[in-house]
Amino acid sequence: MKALIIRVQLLGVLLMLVVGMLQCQALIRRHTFVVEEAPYTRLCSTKNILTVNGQFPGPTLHARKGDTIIVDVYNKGNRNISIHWHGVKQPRNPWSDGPDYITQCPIQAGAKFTQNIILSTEEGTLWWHAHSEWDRATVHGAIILYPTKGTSYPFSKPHAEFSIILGEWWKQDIEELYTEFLNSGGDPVISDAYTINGQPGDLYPCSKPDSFKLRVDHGKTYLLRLINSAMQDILFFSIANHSVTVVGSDGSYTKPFHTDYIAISPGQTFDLLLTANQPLHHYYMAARVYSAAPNAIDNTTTTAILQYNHGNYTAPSLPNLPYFNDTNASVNFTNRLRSLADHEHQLHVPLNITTQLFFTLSVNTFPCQNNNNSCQGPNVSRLAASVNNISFVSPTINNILQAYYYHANGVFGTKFPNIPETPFDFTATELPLYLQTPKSGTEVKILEYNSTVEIVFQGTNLVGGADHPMHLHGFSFYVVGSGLGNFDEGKDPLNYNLVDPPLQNTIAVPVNGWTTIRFKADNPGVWFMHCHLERHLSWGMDMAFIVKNGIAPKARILPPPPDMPPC
Ligand SMILES: *[C@@H]1O[C@H](CO)[C@@H](O)[C@H](O)[C@H]1NC(C)=O
Ligand SMILES: *[C@@H]1O[C@H](CO)[C@@H](O)[C@H](O)[C@H]1NC(C)=O
Ligand SMILES: *[C@@H]1O[C@H](CO)[C@@H](O)[C@H](O)[C@H]1NC(C)=O
Ligand SMILES: *[C@@H]1O[C@H](CO)[C@@H](O)[C@H](O)[C@H]1NC(C)=O
Ligand SMILES: *[C@@H]1O[C@H](CO)[C@@H](O)[C@H](O)[C@H]1NC(C)=O
Ligand SMILES: *[C@@H]1O[C@H](CO)[C@@H](O)[C@H](O)[C@H]1NC(C)=O
Ligand SMILES: *[C@@H]1O[C@H](CO)[C@@H](O)[C@H](O)[C@H]1NC(C)=O
Ligand SMILES: *[C@@H]1O[C@H](CO)[C@@H](O)[C@H](O)[C@H]1NC(C)=O
Ligand SMILES: *[C@@H]1O[C@H](CO)[C@@H](O)[C@H](O)[C@H]1NC(C)=O
Ligand SMILES: *[C@@H]1O[C@H](CO)[C@@H](O)[C@H](O)[C@H]1NC(C)=O
Ligand SMILES: *[C@@H]1O[C@H](CO)[C@@H](O)[C@H](O)[C@H]1NC(C)=O
Ligand SMILES: *[C@@H]1O[C@H](CO)[C@@H](O)[C@H](O)[C@H]1NC(C)=O
Ligand SMILES: [Cu+2]
Repeated sequence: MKALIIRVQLLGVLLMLVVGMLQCQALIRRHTFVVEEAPYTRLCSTKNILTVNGQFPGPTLHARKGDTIIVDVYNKGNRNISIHWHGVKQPRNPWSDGPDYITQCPIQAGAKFTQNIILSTEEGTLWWHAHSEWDRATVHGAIILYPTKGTSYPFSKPHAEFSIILGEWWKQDIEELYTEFLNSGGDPVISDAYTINGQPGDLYPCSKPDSFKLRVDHGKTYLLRLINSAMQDILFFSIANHSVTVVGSDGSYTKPFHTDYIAISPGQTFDLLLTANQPLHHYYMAARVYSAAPNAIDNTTTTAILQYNHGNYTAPSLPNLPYFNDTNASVNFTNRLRSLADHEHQLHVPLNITTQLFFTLSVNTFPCQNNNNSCQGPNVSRLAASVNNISFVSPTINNILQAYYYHANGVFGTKFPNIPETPFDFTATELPLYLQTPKSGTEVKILEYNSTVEIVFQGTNLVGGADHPMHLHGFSFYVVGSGLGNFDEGKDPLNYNLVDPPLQNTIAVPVNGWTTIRFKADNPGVWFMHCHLERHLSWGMDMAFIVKNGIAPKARILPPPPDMPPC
């Protein structure tokens, strides 16, 4: 079976080479993803996990900027699945975006769906992952986007490159974990390990022989493509005795800066240059949680080994990672990001805002609805989350895109509020309990084609403040400002960076703080926006935009592919 897949892949590569020689511009590349269960042993025990092509992490997709990748997704598992291409803007093509019940119904067991991944301006590192229930824990992989032929990196060509995928592992089956989480009404069970390229590393039982090893030659410079695929946690990452230079994030180049550590949200990527300039020893690279709250966190540390060639073994020592609750370290790192913004990579920061939005991000509670009143939220409540006090309810028998495209009623409403209905002191230490219970609904915000949108995200201290890595599908956005406490509309906009703000698809709104983003709504379709901490997503910290068609034919949604999964 594996041999067959490899042969098919080789054939694909040969075909690509031939096509590549005939045509030197954007390529169409074709891949097969077989979603299937496979046994994996970690932390001294073996369990079946959902994988793509039997691999964990899954296969890496390579392309050049502007190519199109076609992926034939075969669901050979026993459950519904969908796949999202995280950070790929998919111009006019929401059909292949992936989130189940938002832009498609899931690919059912035994079914196949051919997804077109239309690349445009993205360059650097992105990733793909399942977007159904909590399957992305094991169903994910890297997308590597090289410069177009005839152009090059805006930095010296690295000697070699490595993907470093940070992940999170439970001994328990993920589907079971998810069901238990929903039933409990409380926080999810914390993970048993973090992982680097699927391996927990030396500090966990039964893991040492399999630690990921990155072998380098002294004097050479390497490109590390760091991806955080963890489910519930922002992570700090660092390499002992080495600093790195950040040169890209979320598929876009940044002004280079040196740093001893990275703070990376689930959903984000960083391109890092590492120069191997230390004695020929072994060094740990390590990652562990950043969390403002001390409770319900996996406090363990995952490691991999940076190993110099031609050296002798030396026991590696750990890097200095910021303390788990060091919000300053997290915020400080994020605030250093700047777009490269050179002649070849020009910015188009919207300056004239036509659609001004203010979205509160809250953790909430509902009364327990279990008959036996067994909910594990505070005061026997059921935990929830919301944007502008609406806890998002996912459709279950249809999806928003299909309902919108075919004018089906009753699937979603169009009354998502532009601003909170009840303003309050969002970040106060004590907040009245009546504010804590949100509404439920499936409301979208309609955007005119080409409107220029600004969103101020305001974290609140309802139930408990937390950082929220907000992710928008269908766009990259400029992060023009951020701060702690309540947003001050008189003062804070004066400090916006409209010159070289970073271009991200995921940004952590700091705990009890705010972040402002801008984008131009020039991609017609239905686009999900949600917190990328999986528990917050499941609790309802989500909403969707519908960007209307423009007038020109090139400003309209493409027709749906013939094999959209049926509902
Ligand atoms: C790494 O840095 C630590 C602290 O600065 C130092 O004590 C140690 O000798 C260094 N290790 C190597 C192998 O250079
Ligand atoms: C996490 O580790 C730190 C330092 O070891 C400790 O102070 C803290 O209490 C731990 N937190 C949890 C939730 O275990
Ligand atoms: C490794 O050890 C050998 C034997 O002790 C020694 O000759 C050699 O110089 C060492 N290499 C390095 C790079 O330290
Ligand atoms: C971080 O947690 C420690 C306890 O582990 C606590 O003493 C300290 O005040 C916390 N720092 C912040 C900034 O919350
Ligand atoms: C965090 O940074 C702020 C200034 O930005 C400073 O006032 C505060 O003391 C710092 N807190 C810690 C725990 O370092
Ligand atoms: C943020 O980091 C930079 C560089 O490491 C440092 O100079 C600055 O003082 C830090 N700022 C805060 C508020 O900690
Ligand atoms: C801003 O946009 C509005 C609506 O499109 C337009 O009427 C106005 O002229 C624009 N202002 C500037 C300064 O471009
Ligand atoms: C309470 O009800 C939930 C589902 O409604 C169930 O999963 C749980 O096992 C029940 N707990 C007890 C103690 O009966
Ligand atoms: C739980 O209930 C008590 C008493 O009514 C209240 O003081 C407390 O704030 C509540 N906590 C939460 C998180 O709702
Ligand atoms: C959210 O809406 C509910 C229902 O209308 C209300 O009781 C609650 O106070 C609202 N909370 C906030 C923060 O606006
Ligand atoms: C949308 O904006 C683009 C770029 O500014 C412009 O070329 C196009 O004419 C606009 N389309 C519409 C329908 O406003
Ligand atoms: C799988 O997806 C189909 C189509 O949307 C749906 O009818 C079915 O209920 C789903 N099954 C499960 C177990 O969620
Ligand atoms: Cu969140």
